[in-house]
Amino acid sequence: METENEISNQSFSKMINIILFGAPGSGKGTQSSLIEQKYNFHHISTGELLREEIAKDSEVGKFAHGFISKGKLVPDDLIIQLLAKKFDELNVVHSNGIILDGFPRTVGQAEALEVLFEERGTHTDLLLDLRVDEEELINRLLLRGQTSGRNDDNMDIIHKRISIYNNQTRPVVDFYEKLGRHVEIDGIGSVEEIFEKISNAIDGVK
Ligand code: B4P
Repeated sequence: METENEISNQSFSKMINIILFGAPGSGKGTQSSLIEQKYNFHHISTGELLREEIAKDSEVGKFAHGFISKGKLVPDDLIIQLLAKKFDELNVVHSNGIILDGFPRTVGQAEALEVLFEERGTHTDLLLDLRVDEEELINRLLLRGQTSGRNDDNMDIIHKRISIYNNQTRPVVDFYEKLGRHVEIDGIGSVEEIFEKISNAIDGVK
């Protein structure tokens, strides 16, 4: 049987790139951390990248804060530039793969992502679509809001974020479905149960 250490040090013959997709509060951040540990992929969360810029009070952070605090998506150009910079910093071409958490959130971002990947001789292998009903999303985010210190985890903004997800982000699924790279995952259940389903899907593309 593999020990935990052996699992985290495994390397693959090719780079594997996974998009962890889902509504706000669907568990993208939670599951991405587990995937990162098990498969030794780089975990890139665009939400985290933006919150780091806000914490630094950089020009990008000040600009992004105006959108995030209202529950809006930041403009595509800005987020694509941040991601390209991160790819280069991490030298991703020499890694096992990437787990993208919270990106792409528009079809324009999906198209730009595939160009970034193509320039690096790779592509998205799988979009894992975490499905959670709206009532559960709201409960989770309100609960998170009690400790997260995030000013976008309140009822008004949560409704706004879910509506933007349904209108602007959900079409990304069609983009990857047409490429035959979309897998739906039931996101209700324990964190461990959901992670097992995700692991099975990733093991299927190795
Ligand atoms: P994100 O940081 O991506 O945040 P999120 O979608 O709200 O949360 P996530 O799905 O990761 O939930 P988590 O695991 O924490 O985005 C924040 C903002 O940044 C966006 O609204 C947008 O403004 C901006 N942004 C980010 N990327 C962008 C992009 N590409 N383009 C434009 N703008 C962008 O889980 C939530 C809670 O549920 C946690 O408290 C967790 O403990 C709990 N939970 C998880 N799994 C559970 C389970 N199985 N059962 C019960 N509870 C569970």
